Amino acid sequence: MSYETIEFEITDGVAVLTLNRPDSLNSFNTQMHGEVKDALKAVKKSDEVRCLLITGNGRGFCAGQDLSDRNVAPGSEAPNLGESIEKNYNPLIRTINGLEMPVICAVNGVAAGAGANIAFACDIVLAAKSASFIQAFCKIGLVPDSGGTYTLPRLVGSARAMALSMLGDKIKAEQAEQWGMIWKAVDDEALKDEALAMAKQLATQPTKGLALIKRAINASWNNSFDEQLDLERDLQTLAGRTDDYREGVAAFMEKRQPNFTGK
Ligand code: T3D
Repeated sequence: MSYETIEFEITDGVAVLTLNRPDSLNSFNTQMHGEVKDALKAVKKSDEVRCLLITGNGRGFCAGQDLSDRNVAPGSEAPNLGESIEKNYNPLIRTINGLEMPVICAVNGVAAGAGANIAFACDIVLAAKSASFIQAFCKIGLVPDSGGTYTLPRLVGSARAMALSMLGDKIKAEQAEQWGMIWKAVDDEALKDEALAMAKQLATQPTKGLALIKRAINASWNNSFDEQLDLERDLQTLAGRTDDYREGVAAFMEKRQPNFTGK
């Protein structure tokens, strides 16, 4: 499939998915949802990809839903937003969450509405210092979606999540880092190189082990302490059976660098 609204390439074990509708700050229309879905399917199926990097072209990362596709003029039939969420946004967030590899988000500019929450669904978020995050939904009478009402209170606490969601304030990248919303704010010029270097490094690491870490930390939000201890036991059992665990221990004992295959 050739793409118009995204760019997608796989190099050195890293899949880079770049949202590419810069004139509308990479907001999602139906075509972009379809293309992103297709690219993520390729990532999931690939034996080669061991890390996914998501970013955007232009001065925005993503402004959420393309509002020019929503006809809410008086007298016209209301769009069924639940259907749109069910068909597009929820599967996207579930796919990112369930991908058995690290997913990095390099937020190159403003991330608003679903755009912000797509970033927060990723495993490691880097943002350009000029980037910002806005729960823009309240400004148009909507509720944060794409996992925002789940992720945000867990990242920043209920007080901040509630105020951010009700006020729709713009949070700059450095503030987002201080609040623990993201991993790191970096200089604008350094963002893409730093994100790519991180992705390439992660793509050489024990992919199955990293996927199990992701599973454990995500599951912890819903588990009791005892359930989490049991889960750690079960996941460690799986990790202990991977080739990369053998290689990691062998390399340590032989005082050499490990050569992880992701298996
Ligand atoms: O509908 C469903 O399926 C349900 C799911 C909903 C998920 C959602 O994401 S709902 C929330 C939708 N997003 C928003 O409400 C954000 C709307 N955008 C903004 O508030 C502002 O654009 C920003 C705060 C993000 C950035 O502001 P600023 O001043 O830096 O840029 P701008 O001038 O507003 O935008 C630049 C251009 O992008 C502009 O087009 P123009 O005038 O140059 O031709 C603007 O219209 C366009 N743009 C920005 N966001 C969207 C958009 N066009 C369509 N849809 C957008 N979401």
